[in-house]
Amino acid sequence: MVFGKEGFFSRLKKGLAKTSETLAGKIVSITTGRMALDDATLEGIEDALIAADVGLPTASALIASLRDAVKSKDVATADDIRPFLRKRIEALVAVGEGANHAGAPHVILMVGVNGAGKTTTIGKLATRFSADGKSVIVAAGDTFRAAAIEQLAEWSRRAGCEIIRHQAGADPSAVAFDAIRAGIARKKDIVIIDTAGRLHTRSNLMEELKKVYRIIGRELEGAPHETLLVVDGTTGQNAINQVKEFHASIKLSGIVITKLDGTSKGGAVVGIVNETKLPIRYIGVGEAAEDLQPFDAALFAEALI
Ligand SMILES: Nc1nc2c(ncn2[C@@H]2O[C@H](COP(=O)(O)OP(=O)(O)O)[C@@H](O)[C@H]2O)c(=O)[nH]1
Ligand SMILES: [Mg+2]
Repeated sequence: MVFGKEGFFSRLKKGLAKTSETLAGKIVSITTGRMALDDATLEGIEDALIAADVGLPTASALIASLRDAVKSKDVATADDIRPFLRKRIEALVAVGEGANHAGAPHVILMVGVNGAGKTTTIGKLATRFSADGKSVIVAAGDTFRAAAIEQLAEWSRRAGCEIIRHQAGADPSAVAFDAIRAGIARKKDIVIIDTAGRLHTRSNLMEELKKVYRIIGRELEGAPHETLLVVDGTTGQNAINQVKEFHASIKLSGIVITKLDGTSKGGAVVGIVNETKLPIRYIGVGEAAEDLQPFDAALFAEALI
């Protein structure tokens, strides 16, 4: 397995290809051969941003700053547009501090709707951390379906890490409790806790997640150190509502956006950060463990534009 810098950007670029074809492709065709940076050009660029699912408020803000830059001659020719947008987008998505690594063990709680990619992301992270020489426990907190427990067990076998699991239907808080206790007792570096994305009602789910969160904090002060919402990148702009809904129930520290490889709506990443001010921690740009990448604002903007 290769986790080095080499190949990192090319994987990112390949993963974002559909979005960047939509976005950069349109911008190139609008600006090629254009001398005047008139309203029609700016509107065309706004349409390209919206087509990539950046979202209206964020697209409008980007165009407003582009219009100012044209006025002040910071953007003088059509060729200046893409570098300008790359810098602006980089600045927009670079919110918050870097990932927090505190805690012994460092505890990551993963939440999100069904199918978003929680279990897969945990598997990829466990693989990455284990390859880096860290000792990891994953906790099968999605007890709603037996298949979810098996899926995490398969990842833990492949990653060579420990799993804490109970029977299907068990209390997820009890799984989290055992995982934290085991993590402390066995001096593990990292505990990653999976959760269900679906219960009989959404309010049941939120109550259950709050309880899991509370139990974790009770067993280890300061934990969870990261509470990450996993969102499916193919849902585009709709992800913003998911972020707001979860954030209203439990305090999120960051976001993971998966499946960016399967969509031309990857511009949503920009809108999500701009509208929620929550940092993106990781992005998923493919099925392999190496395709889960720590989010890098500069590289993301470069691959996008
Ligand atoms: N192409 C692609 N597929 C992904 C990515 N992340 C997750 N998936 C797939 O999304 C599906 C649902 O993932 P899962 O982890 O079971 O979602 P959960 O219900 O939130 O735990 C699985 O088929 C994963 O392989 C990604 O970054 N890229
Ligand atoms: Mg799952």
